[in-house]
Amino acid sequence: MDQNELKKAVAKAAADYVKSRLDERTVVGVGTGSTANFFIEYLGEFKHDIQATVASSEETARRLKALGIAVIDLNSAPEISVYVDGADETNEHLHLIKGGGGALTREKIIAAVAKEFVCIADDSKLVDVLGHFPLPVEVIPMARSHVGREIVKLGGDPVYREGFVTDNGNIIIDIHNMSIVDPRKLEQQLNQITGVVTNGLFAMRPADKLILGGKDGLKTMS
Ligand code: ABF
Repeated sequence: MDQNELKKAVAKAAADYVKSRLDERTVVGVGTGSTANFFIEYLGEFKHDIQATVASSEETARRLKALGIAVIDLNSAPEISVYVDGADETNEHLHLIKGGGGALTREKIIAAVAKEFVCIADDSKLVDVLGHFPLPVEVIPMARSHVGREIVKLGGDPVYREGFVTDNGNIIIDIHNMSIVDPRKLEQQLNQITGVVTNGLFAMRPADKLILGGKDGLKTMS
């Protein structure tokens, strides 16, 4: 299987999992990115059985609506039963780097609310130590230089994502060349920097379940 087929396989497994746990109150949180896009396609097959979805980006909302899947505002959702999304990197503790697509803040909000967070990825995303993939940080535009200097103090190389504006009207700084040996600590340190909206480490609230696709088939970790 090539990488796309692996993404499709884990998306199908997640859709089957969601389907097996449906009840009349099920609101599904839906992620962003190419793996999540496959999940959206499968969700369309049983759209009449779910109450609604909450989207982690404008792009995801657009895709869901195009398939006739109900999308509601998070503030109107009584709860999110399950949130399904991809990741850029994961370690064996299900700590993640997310936000390569720039949707990290909405993704983190949905993860915070969701009763269960199911991450789906091909096994190229599994690493021993996070940080090979640049860690995205969403920043209020006027704080860009300040946040950059603080990131240097923490040992990272901040790179401004040129020409990119988040769905929330902010900018992204990607942190390069940082070996993240203590993801929970770094997540909190970054959150302490004034001007940071969110960072792409999902360690304080990791995934609950990880469905990984590899050449030997699917593996579920929790
Ligand atoms: C989202 O999609 C992001 O958090 C992450 O950046 C990205 C993963 O993309 P893909 O599924 O295309 O590899 O989940």
